[in-house]
Amino acid sequence: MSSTRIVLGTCHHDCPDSCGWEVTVEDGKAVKMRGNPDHPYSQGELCPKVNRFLDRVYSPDRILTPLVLDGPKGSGRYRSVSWDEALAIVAERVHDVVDTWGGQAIVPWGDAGTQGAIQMDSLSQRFFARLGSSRQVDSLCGATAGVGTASSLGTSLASDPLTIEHSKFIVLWGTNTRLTNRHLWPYIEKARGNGATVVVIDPIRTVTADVADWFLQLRPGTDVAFALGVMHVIVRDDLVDHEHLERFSTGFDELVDHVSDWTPDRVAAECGVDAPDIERFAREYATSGASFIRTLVGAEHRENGAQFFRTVSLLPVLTGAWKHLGGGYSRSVGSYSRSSVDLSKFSAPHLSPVVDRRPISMNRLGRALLDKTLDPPIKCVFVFNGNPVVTAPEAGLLRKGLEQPDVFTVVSEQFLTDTARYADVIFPACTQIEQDDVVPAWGHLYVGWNHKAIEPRGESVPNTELWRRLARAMGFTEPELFATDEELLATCLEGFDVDELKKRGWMRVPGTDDLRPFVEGYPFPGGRVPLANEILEREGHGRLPVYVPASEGAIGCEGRYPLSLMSPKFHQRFLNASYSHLDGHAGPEGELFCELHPDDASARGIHDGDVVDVVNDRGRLRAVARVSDSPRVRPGLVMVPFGWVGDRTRDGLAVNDLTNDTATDWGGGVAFYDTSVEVELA
Ligand SMILES: Nc1nc2c(c(=O)[nH]1)N[C@H]1C(S)=C(S)[C@@H](COP(=O)(O)OP(=O)(O)OC[C@H]3O[C@@H](n4cnc5c(=O)[nH]c(N)nc54)[C@H](O)[C@@H]3O)O[C@H]1N2
Ligand SMILES: Nc1nc2c(c(=O)[nH]1)N[C@H]1C(S)=C(S)[C@@H](COP(=O)(O)OP(=O)(O)OC[C@H]3O[C@@H](n4cnc5c(=O)[nH]c(N)nc54)[C@H](O)[C@@H]3O)O[C@H]1N2
Ligand code: SF4
Ligand SMILES: [Mo]
Repeated sequence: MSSTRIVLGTCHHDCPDSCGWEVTVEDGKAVKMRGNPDHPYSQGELCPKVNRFLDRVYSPDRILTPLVLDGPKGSGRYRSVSWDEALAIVAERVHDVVDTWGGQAIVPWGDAGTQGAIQMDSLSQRFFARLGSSRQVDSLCGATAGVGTASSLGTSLASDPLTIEHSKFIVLWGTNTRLTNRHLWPYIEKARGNGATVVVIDPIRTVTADVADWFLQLRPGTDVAFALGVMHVIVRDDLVDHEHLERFSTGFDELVDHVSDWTPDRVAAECGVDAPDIERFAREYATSGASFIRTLVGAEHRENGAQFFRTVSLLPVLTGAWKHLGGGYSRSVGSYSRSSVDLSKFSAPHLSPVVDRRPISMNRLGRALLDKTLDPPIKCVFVFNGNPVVTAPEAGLLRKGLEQPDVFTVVSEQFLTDTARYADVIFPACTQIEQDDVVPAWGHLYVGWNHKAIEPRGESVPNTELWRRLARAMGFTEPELFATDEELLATCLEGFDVDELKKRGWMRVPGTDDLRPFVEGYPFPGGRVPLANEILEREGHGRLPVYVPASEGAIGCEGRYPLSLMSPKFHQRFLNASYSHLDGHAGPEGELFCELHPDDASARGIHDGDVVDVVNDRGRLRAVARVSDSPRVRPGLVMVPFGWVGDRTRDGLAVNDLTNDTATDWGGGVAFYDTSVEVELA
């Protein structure tokens, strides 16, 4: 007799939407997957990436057993071995490294391949602490935006993005909502139906800009100048909310002085927009009451990334927009979720044999691997939940670093990614429908439960099980290293009726019903936000917001490479580097392209469809030129979309072979988008 079950789950991807889903399972096989119609935010819809998730789960390319390298590094030649054999190889080599070089010669590199609380980074923290390995620091995503915001507002908490439906003036600033945050779009349309104006500010004419009421195409990286110009007009025309400022801020007079030279004409020249547009934007923004600034991470990937968030988040302080439902500013609401799903419960620093584990930047692992002065040098890397060869900047350095024969690399993966190809040993990882977890969202306030729907395929295991097995193989005995998934889930959840959460599949974070965070003041002494900020001044980031043009990437800088390269997310069917290797995803998205402005193309004799090389000191990437009469880029700017992997590009490289790994001003991010290049006919 056949059995059919419907199992509720939650999307694990690094995506603000954290959609609820339901999987239909027949005789142990998942046969259908669709959005959970009862999920209050995603309301039954998934997306063009995850609609085909079962193709991914059942792909013939899944890694289903442990693999050991059987050829030169990078060759992709592996032989399948038993778990015992693979664990023994890894344990022996890791013991060797620890005995010869010490634990700090080992580095973990984990990202947000799954954002589930326990599968992202729970037992891994304990395992690496126990090893006394180096400590992974910095971030490819979100930290600079979060820290930049918190450094001006005192917290990264902000408005509930869903209240955008009550807004009258919506600014989508450095975010491509229709592509990257698609389930928010209906809320924006609802506001628009009630008379809201939707403005997009982006150097690229995105699919979101295509349908906005107003598109401001700034020169890349000049937004701080734009915001200073907006402040200038707001102050000059006395459009500030005096009552809010008097009660809840200090330093207004200094700010008035500071913005006095940021006239619309000066800003227009810097940002490449018209002065009357700056005037109009400032006026409409300040007089619409419920004005809502929505941003995500686009503008953080720059040398002045944190300054952007520091500056823009002050605009609603000037106008008092925080007071209005549908007003304010929102980047991530992850900190609310984390008050109920407490990830800090997983750390166990007492397990570490060393007190101060050495920090290694995840943004610059390649540099660290090649650094001859590092003591001890890095001899072993563990990669999980990520694909840094495609997703971290200056990939050429990472490729070189991982190619070194004396660097032992272990990767946990579902597929033979560009990074896994450098592994000595690969462990097979489960997909989300093969494991239990709870997902704290950062784009809305519903925590999602994820029930395992099917048994793990082949010999794949959840990450938690991998760390348990590795700990055992290493001979470790501390009980914290062996906590079960159930125990881990129970450890991190607070304030929920867990049975109800499991039954429904989602639950709102307790205490978040009216999210107008600063109605009663800001988290500073006396509730007053310092517009002139002494801490930032001491740290060298300016007492008042400062516009610092990029050293690379700003158009025309450096001289050697005249074009600025941006590599944003662009494809509906890709999520970072996770889908372009699959036919059903890459096929319909075509091929890696480089879009140029027609003026830049004709100056180089390049026509639409020509094969070109995008070049700088770091690398050379082959792509197809895209040139049209309605260009998505300004003159001087080229776009190569992020997300294509080596299997699918003409030369096996990806756009991060070209990008800049300079750190952001603060916050530990990286300036991917400040990269300069030349484009040549191939
Ligand atoms: N389809 C799809 N959806 C995704 C992803 C995906 O790969 N594909 N990835 C997911 C992840 S990990 C994340 S973090 C989110 C990110 O979501 P977003 O932050 O919305 O996406 P990004 O493409 O990083 O950047 C958004 C926009 O910022 C613009 N931008 C870059 N620099 C500047 C600047 O200096 N000023 C201004 N004003 N704009 C600038 C870019 O041109 C881009 O259009 O998306 C998630 N959703
Ligand atoms: N040029 C450029 N570079 C960028 C960006 C950009 O816009 N432009 N965006 C940046 C951003 S915002 C981000 S978030 C990063 C993303 O960088 P990454 O996190 O490295 O990219 P993903 O494709 O999300 O990687 C997820 C990998 O984790 C694996 N995975 C998924 N679930 C599991 C699991 O349960 N266990 C294990 N072991 N593995 C799993 C998947 O198979 C996949 O290969 O890229 C950054 N890099
Ligand atoms: S990737 Fe994002 S939009 Fe797609 S199903 Fe997952 S959470 Fe939803
Ligand atoms: Mo991200």
